[in-house]
Amino acid sequence: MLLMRLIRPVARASVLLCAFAVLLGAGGSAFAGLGQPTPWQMGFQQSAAPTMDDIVWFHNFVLWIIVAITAFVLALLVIVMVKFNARANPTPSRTTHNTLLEVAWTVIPVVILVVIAIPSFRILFVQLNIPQADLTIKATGNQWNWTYTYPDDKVEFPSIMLTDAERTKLNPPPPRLLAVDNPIYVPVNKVVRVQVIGSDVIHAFAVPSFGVKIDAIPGRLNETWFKATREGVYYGQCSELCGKDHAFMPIEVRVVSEQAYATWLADAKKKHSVEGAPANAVAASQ
Ligand SMILES: [Cu+2]
Repeated sequence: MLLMRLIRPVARASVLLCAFAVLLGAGGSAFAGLGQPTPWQMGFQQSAAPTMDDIVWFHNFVLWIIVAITAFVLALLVIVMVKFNARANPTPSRTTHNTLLEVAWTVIPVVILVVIAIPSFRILFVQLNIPQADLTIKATGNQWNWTYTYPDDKVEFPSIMLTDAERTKLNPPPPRLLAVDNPIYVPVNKVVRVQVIGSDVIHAFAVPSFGVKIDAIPGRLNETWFKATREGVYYGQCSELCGKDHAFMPIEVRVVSEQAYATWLADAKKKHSVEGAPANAVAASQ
């Protein structure tokens, strides 16, 4: 059986490559930091939200498929080069059609695509279908900082990156190019709806640990959501090239207990209160 003889080394190579991928994946997640990147990080930042758990799972799932396909194609190429070169195979076969093979190489890729599409669409739906929100935050991208509004609490404040001089005054110094003067605070295990808009050009609001990334477009209110399940400090960045200081408008989210959130909110209401409801605000209860 020529087919069986061809398939066996392919299967062996696939197993080896899969084992390599596992090592790579495991090493990557071991190095990944919570809420911020770490030196030599290979994989995603650690997940702190159910949506990101889904994304990490889907990424690993597709990685297996890619590794298997790549190993298979590589093995086929090597077999063809070794067994069927002009020296090894001076009188080539004149076969042009093999119905079984042709049906297989049409149907199998279709099946693989369907297997990828089903969980992919499910995750897309979870991301875009915003559940009943406990809290709404509006993030407005400006050149080059963010303005955050808590419409239900009539709180609004700008959030600007800390300079190196400002950072080094703090103990311990927060990460470079990520820490800001006024972070967003959210309570842990609550559904946070984020409304995102641009005030001048297109920006993008992205926090890797929450699996959130959505464009901030002038004149269009985009929405996304996250539910942070672990307390901590989470950093993100503007993820759309928006001008010369694109790299200097980070996002800092502090996930805290409900009491700590209430304390922060009371303080924020004193410092950053705005008269009346801010423009475009939509109450979380709606
Ligand atoms: Cu930007």
